[in-house]
Amino acid sequence: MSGFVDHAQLNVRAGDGGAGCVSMRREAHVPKGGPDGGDGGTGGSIWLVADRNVSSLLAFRDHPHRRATSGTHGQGKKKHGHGGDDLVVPVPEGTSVYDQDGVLLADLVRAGDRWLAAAGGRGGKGNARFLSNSRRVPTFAEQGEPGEERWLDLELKLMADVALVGFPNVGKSTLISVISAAKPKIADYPFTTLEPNLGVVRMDEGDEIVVADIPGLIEGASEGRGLGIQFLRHVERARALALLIDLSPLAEHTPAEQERILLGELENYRAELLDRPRVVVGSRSDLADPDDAPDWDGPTVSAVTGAGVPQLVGAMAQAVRGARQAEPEPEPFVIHRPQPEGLVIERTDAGGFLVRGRAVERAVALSDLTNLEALSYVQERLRKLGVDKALAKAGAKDGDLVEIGRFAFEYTAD
Ligand SMILES: Nc1nc2c(ncn2[C@@H]2O[C@H](COP(=O)(O)OP(=O)(O)OP(=O)(O)O)[C@@H](O)[C@H]2O)c(=O)[nH]1
Ligand SMILES: [Mg+2]
Repeated sequence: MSGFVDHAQLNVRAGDGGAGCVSMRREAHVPKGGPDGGDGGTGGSIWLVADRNVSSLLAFRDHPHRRATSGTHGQGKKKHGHGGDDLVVPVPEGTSVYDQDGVLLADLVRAGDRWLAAAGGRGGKGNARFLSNSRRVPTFAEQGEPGEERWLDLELKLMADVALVGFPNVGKSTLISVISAAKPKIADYPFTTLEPNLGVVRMDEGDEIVVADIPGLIEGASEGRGLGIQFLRHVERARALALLIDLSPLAEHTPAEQERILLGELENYRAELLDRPRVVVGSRSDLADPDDAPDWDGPTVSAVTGAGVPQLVGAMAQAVRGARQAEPEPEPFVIHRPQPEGLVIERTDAGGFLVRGRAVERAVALSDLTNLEALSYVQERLRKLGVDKALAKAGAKDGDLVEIGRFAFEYTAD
């Protein structure tokens, strides 16, 4: 699996909403037609969707920007603008999405999981919408809302059914090359494998299990020794573990010591890894000295002679079946941090007030505040959203400066 990338930055920019239109109806025999400006179209949103056919984050490394198209503006005769097209960005299964502060936003675990990465801007309302008993000739319309834009950190943890865990040089890569079509580099020195390799093992019953050959672990890996934590991460999501214990005379530690050290590193990294179903097998069994064989009474395997390979694959498949059955049904998708709604009032350093909240910020952002009529509409709208009451409750006094988005005004109690 060359080109395996496990981190990438992604910039998403949703489409802007189209502006609402200011227009008055004109007809041959109707001297004073009413307002007929249509609404702007909604901007396209950006969705991240887990896709089985994508195996790495490579696509984002050189091209980190994704944009959705904007909505078009409204027109006269109440013609509404067209919506922008949503953009679907495929990511590998097992992609976690973080914001720039490291807060987890979504886990796209299984194929089909979707997450709204950037919402398209709402289209502005045309002046036809602002007609009321007191406002017969509205001369203003709303602007389109800008589309959301942000940088995301994507992290891919390999989704494997079985992770091959063992000291360097025990034959993990050789084994995966024998049981799957993976062709990793194999060599007679430690730390040959620098990036995880995934191999799909096809079972006779038509089932598939995905096996991950990860770089060798050594004592202290959970504290960062060797290739350390970088690769322990990839063990995290494997359903089952296969521990390979070197039976060759070259092994530095006895089989029992190897097992103890490997389990200790896994536990140190994440204790629940010890609860995963696991298979423990003696590896490179053909190299074991017949006269001075190491003390091992578990199953054995030789990837070179093929002895014990079918039994090992069978045991791995059984461990995976058990783990799959114990799994809860996956949620279709997970959103860890829903958009906050409502109204928040904060004190500013200058002694004034800052009002935050999606609805109030929107009311201000979309309006042309140089148009007096629009301004009085916005004030009415803010009152309806409860801004005046909330300010009074927060202790605002006449003359205090109140800010909402790019809008600032002096508070007056009435
Ligand atoms: N005789 C024999 N040699 C083996 C067997 N499995 C692997 N080897 C040899 O052992 C050496 C190391 O094999 P690898 O498959 O690269 O070992 P690894 O566990 O992937 O090593 P790292 O990637 O460094 O962690 C190579 O020279 C292989 O040819 C086996 O079953 N029998
Ligand atoms: Mg290897």
